[in-house]
Amino acid sequence: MKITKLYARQVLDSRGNPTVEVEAYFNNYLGRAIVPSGASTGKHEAIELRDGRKEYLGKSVMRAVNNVNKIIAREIKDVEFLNQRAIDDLLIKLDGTPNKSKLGANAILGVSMAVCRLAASVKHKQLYEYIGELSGNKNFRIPIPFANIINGGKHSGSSLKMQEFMIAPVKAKSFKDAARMVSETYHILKGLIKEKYGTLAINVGDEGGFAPPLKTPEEALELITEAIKKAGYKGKIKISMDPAASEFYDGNNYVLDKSYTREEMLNYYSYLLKKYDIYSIEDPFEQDDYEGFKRLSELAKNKLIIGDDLLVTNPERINYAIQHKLCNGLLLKVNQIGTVTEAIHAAKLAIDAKWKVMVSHRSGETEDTFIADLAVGIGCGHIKIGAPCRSDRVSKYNQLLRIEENKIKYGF
Ligand code: 2PG
Ligand code: MG
Repeated sequence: MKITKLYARQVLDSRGNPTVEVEAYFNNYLGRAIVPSGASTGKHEAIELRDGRKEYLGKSVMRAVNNVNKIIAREIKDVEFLNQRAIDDLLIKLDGTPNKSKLGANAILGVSMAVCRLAASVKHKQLYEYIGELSGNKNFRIPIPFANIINGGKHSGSSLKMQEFMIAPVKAKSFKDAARMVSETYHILKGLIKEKYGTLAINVGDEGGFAPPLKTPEEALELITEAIKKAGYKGKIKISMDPAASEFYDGNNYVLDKSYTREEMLNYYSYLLKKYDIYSIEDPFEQDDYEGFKRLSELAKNKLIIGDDLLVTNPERINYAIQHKLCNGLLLKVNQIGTVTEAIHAAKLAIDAKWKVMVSHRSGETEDTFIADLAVGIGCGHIKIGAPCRSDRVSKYNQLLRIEENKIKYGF
């Protein structure tokens, strides 16, 4: 079966920036997908093509759109679209660069996801079922949501340097329960912030979490601990952090309230891990600080240490990290690598190494819920989807609520 029409257009993401939407048709069947975009991007990620012209302050994506409509659309018509690998191999070959900089990872990923959806629909399967088939997984799971309820770093205008403070309802009985627990805790936190910092402090950041004028990570962790307790979920909801340390690394030191060496950061994290009920830390050190990751992984053996900028969903970097024991968790972002097939391959490498995998949104999202199905399809048990606030985040919660009605188990 061959695609009868492939078409891309420029639409907007949750920050009001342009992004690529792709439609793949087989007769009357349609698969549509929109590409997300990061703010704290890792330097080893696949390249998102932007035009750099006057329109949209340099951010328009018409080059990527035209690459789909003029180059990919012509070539894809010869390839069996029920073979996702063949489609993705074609995209990789047409691009021909190691970081997808010629056609743009945004052009390539839009096509890869749209074709994946089209194939699922032609086969009369749910997207997560088809992704399960592609990844050889039959053990579908509704993932535990990691909800970013205090936003800092590049996702907010506050002085909080660390980027994300999340809650994870690890002891919920179902996703329905999980969504309620997250929502209740979020609203209780809103009340606490209002009391302590005033009404202006309840404005939200890029991922729907609050962005109060906090200075230190402890202030954020205290507020969240109190909110969990007040909501009645002590021990049932755990805390998770993404410092996104590449963003406060100055080339020598980590600059928070003062400058920290790697050694001092290690001590600081050990102290936080002892004091608060923390389940995981993502990117505790900058993307090339292998030593920092390795030492923290040794020190905090029972914690989940996740690589995001460190790994960029790239099989080569994941293999290196497995070999050198740099961490024990992969943050899986489809647009860091650029195709569905490569993302599934990255997940498999991590799962085979007995790591945990957390599928993740980007700070610039859309109404597209592809990642919800991806997490269920590969059965990884973890998903990072922001606060239960703003439709770009809530759409993922709602898709998981729908999928759960098909009697799929919740949890790790
Ligand atoms: C991260 C992501 C998502 P961004 O660092 O994990 O929360 O942020 O999409 O800005 O890279
Ligand atoms: Mg991150």
